[in-house]
Amino acid sequence: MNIEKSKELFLVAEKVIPGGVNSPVRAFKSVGCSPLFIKESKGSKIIDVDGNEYIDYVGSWGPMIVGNAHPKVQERVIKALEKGSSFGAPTEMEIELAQKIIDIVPSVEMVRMVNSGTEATMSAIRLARGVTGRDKIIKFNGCYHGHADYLLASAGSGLATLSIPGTPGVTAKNVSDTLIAELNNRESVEALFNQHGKDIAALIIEPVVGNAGCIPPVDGFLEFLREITEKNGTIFIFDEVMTGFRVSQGGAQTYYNIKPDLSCFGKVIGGGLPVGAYGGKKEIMENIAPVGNVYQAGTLSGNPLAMAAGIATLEILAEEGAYTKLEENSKKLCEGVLKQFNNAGYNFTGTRVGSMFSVFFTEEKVTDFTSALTSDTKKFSRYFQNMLENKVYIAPSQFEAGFLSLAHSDEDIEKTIEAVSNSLKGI
Ligand code: KE4
Repeated sequence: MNIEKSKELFLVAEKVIPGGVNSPVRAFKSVGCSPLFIKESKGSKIIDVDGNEYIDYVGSWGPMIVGNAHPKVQERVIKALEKGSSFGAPTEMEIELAQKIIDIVPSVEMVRMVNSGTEATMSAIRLARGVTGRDKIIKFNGCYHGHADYLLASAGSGLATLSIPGTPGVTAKNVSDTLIAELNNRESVEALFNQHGKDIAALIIEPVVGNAGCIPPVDGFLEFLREITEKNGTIFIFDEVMTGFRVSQGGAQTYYNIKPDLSCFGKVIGGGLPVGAYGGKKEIMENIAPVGNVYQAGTLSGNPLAMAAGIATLEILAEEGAYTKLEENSKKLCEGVLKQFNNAGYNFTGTRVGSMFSVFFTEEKVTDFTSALTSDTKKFSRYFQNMLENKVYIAPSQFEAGFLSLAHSDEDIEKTIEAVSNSLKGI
């Protein structure tokens, strides 16, 4: 396949942008090939600068759930743009999007817009610390909540451990209040509460992990977290930046019928424009400035173009049958794909919740980050490259999730299943 223009652009980009990309995973480093530069996208397709068209299962890492460049989203953004791109003042559309989120997500009584998932989780944790007066937080090994210093903590080994900085530039002090638990492992959470009890301000989790590959919660685990946080006066935060409006209309909290105290959103609610949000109980949210004294701010928060894209996206998702179609097509795709793996002699672990999914290149059951890490990433890289050759664009990492949109057709699904069969040959 000819990707010469992408290669040329990458060489130029590397001179002016660190690693040639504005977000590391886009560099295709972990799959050992030169990244594609994208010219345009439409519906279920994405087209690179060399004119190669692919069936797209990255969907900009989740936002494009209604399909790329959806005409209704485009139209709303263009109409908003005609009135100006930013005012730095309140607008009616911010009320409209906030109300939509409140109407759809049962636990959310009030919501604040920000500009990314990182800002959403960072703000929610600051709010939890401000409200409780406590310092420590619990996150889970393998979960990614954006790049706030104290969340870039990678676990040490073992069950409950004080974390070590996950990247240079994050000091031991930055992460000294970040405690690491293991996914789907009650003992690791109990050990932290036994050790740090009433000093834990918040516990944050991706209710369906998407950043270690797709790892669903085992039965009862989210209920267990709800109980233990309630008992200890710890704020329970669902990071639904990826799962929100994705795994069901009301997100993972509706799918699993759990009410967290705070929820973080992003991706889908921006419809491809920069939006994040955090929300929850009114009694907690009213501690945020200017009504409360926990400070958080943002020049472009609630930006009218981003609000327009988010409102249009949620309106399309609210149409009759949207989530039924996502569920049926995701089920058909994943069953068809796994069948190809089995036919090729690979008893790998396939996971799916709603329209987010993964195949782990391991025969171990994947329930946490440690088991996910048993995946054969070299085999995955060869598979990834073969899929590109077969014109299917999947996430360039074993430790990311795939996403299906309303725009994916039966033909796309059939072609993808065939591409998987071809791509497994000789890996
Ligand atoms: P952003 O700051 O990238 O908008 O959101 C951070 C974030 C927070 N929480 C969850 C559950 C997330 O998945 C993310 C961001 N997801 C990654 C994809 N794994 C974004 C892609 C990237 O980093 O380029």
